[in-house]
Amino acid sequence: MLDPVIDPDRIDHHNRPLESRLAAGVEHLAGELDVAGHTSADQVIDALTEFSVAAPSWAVGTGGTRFGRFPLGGEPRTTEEKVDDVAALHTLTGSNDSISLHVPWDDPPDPAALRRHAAERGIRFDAMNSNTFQDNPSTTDDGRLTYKFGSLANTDPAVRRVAVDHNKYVIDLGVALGSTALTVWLADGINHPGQADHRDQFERVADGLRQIHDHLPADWLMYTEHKPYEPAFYATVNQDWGSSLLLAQAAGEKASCLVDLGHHLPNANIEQIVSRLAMVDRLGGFHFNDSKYGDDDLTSGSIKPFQLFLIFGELIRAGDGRLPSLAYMIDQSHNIKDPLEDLIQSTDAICIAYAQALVVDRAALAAAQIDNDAAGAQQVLQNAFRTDVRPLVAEARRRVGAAIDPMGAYRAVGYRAAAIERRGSTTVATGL
Ligand SMILES: [Mn+2]
Repeated sequence: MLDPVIDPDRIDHHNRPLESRLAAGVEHLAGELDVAGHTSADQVIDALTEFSVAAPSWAVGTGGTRFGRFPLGGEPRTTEEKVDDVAALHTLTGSNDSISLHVPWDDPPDPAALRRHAAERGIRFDAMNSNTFQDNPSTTDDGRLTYKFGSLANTDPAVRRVAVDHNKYVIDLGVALGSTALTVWLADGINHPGQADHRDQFERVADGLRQIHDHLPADWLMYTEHKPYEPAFYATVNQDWGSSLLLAQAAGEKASCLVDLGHHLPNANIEQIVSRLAMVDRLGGFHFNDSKYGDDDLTSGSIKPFQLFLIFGELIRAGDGRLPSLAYMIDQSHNIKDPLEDLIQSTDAICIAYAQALVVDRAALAAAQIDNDAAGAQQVLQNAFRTDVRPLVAEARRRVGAAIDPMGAYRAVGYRAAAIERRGSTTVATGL
């Protein structure tokens, strides 16, 4: 066993009572779903065993707000230790086999060594994230360069150049790590009406994204990620899916849009946005989280599980019955929970929503839609949403050698206590 990764032999699939309860649950659902033309229990389990959602490197440390941060202890001190935590998570869930880095929060001095470290633990590198929303080594050369007034949208060509160069650097680092995608989220915007010209800002960002796009290797993809506000509180350049689509189209054919569930104004119909972007073949990826008010970064599925189910429904519609091969990642801030417990709960919620969407009787739904049978269509959706698919999700984990009950197993193996022992009880913040 590679310390400190969790030993699969120590987790719960040798727990006989848990195993027999699971077998009974799977058998019951297999009977329920044994309807001609309907997705079977085995098909759902197979789909789940193939599904993976990346964990971001910044989510394995305790998050915080501008009011403060309360470190949990045992948090990763290096990118290698972040990989170790994601490997532990994957051992328990069987559904998190990749990590997404954020540069320069992660800036490994020896990428080849980090790649080996991750490969030994069965972890791949998901999309790379470039950070031009705070001053960092890319801007501090002479003290004159700063992202205070934007990066790609900045009026100063020298600042725009370092922002483009930083993105190229992140792509090159990603190539060394075996990643194949770049996600660009920009803080660029306007805090005060009149401060900058909306159109000029947009055109400068489009030009910068084109230059970054031109640096992508042939097999790479690029994602533009929108967000309506924060840190710009009057206008953000890439503020909604329409702006994101225009920017992706301007950047080039390898660019598409990434939907972060928390990056919408309250009550936005995210499942409809998913449908629109998929329709024009510019849906690239997802950042899963949940929210009550804004970019709250709460546990996936904890506030609006029905919305998550409907989103998976649109994805399966877009993939003609299968989940399209997009970049799926959890993007959350774990302020008061143990980050690994929050990631376990999020992964579980995402898998449940996916399984519920798979058991929608799509033929019956299509027939109800053609007949304008609104009540019948709702019945079809609710039948799926109210199906307790948890045994199928647990069975998928069991079949890949992960835990039947990942949260129980995580607590039973004492991972956090061991991490505090190894790494110390206070650790640095995830960011710079
Ligand atoms: Mn995000």
